[in-house]
Amino acid sequence: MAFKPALVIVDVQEDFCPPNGSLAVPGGRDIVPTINKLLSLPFAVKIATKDFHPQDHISFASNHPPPNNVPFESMITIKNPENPDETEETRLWPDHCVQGTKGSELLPELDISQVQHIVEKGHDKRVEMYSAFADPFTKPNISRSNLAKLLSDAHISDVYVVGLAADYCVKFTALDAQKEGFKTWVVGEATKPVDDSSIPGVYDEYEKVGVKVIGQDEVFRKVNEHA
Ligand code: VGL
Ligand code: ZN
Repeated sequence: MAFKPALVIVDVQEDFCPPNGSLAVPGGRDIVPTINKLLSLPFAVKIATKDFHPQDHISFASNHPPPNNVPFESMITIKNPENPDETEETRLWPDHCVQGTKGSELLPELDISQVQHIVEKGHDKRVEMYSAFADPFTKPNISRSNLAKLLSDAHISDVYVVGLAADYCVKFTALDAQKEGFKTWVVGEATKPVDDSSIPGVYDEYEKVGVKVIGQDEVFRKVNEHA
């Protein structure tokens, strides 16, 4: 199969960044210059995703009763709305990326003039959806974006993932990209985690399924070479 690379920029939104984000990832803004350099490369398609929740979303601690409603700490069990036997343990967060708010906007310094598609996710208040492809339920799946179709319609072979957060939405988007059959690369310098200590575990999961972590210089070389 011919090398046809796509760039997927995950959730580079105000709420995930200092100084004002409600769920600010340390150094979240600092990856934008690197992402803008990647955006100048001849990827076959460049896509930005947005976490895009209703105010009553299940992942917001504010929508749950005390005492198990501490943002960043409390864990809850979510049942598949169509199958109570399938469950997911998931973390609660501060309200973030609420549709129509400033916090849900992409960072203005991101060069979105280079982006062809924006994929929004997390609309369904009943489920958490870190992956930009789909929610984690499988029996049945509840919510799916158009990302897989955008990539397959463009005959993409390789997906390069960057953005926020390295240990949540970047991780699950990369794992799903590989599962969907794309050779998947995470550009390490173009992501930041909520929690630094989670990264070795994330990289172990990548290793197990064949997702590769790559440096930006190698991406510049590969994508330019094949243009
Ligand atoms: C994310 C926590 C909650 C992310 C989204 O984009 O990584 N993290 N919602
Ligand atoms: Zn979210």
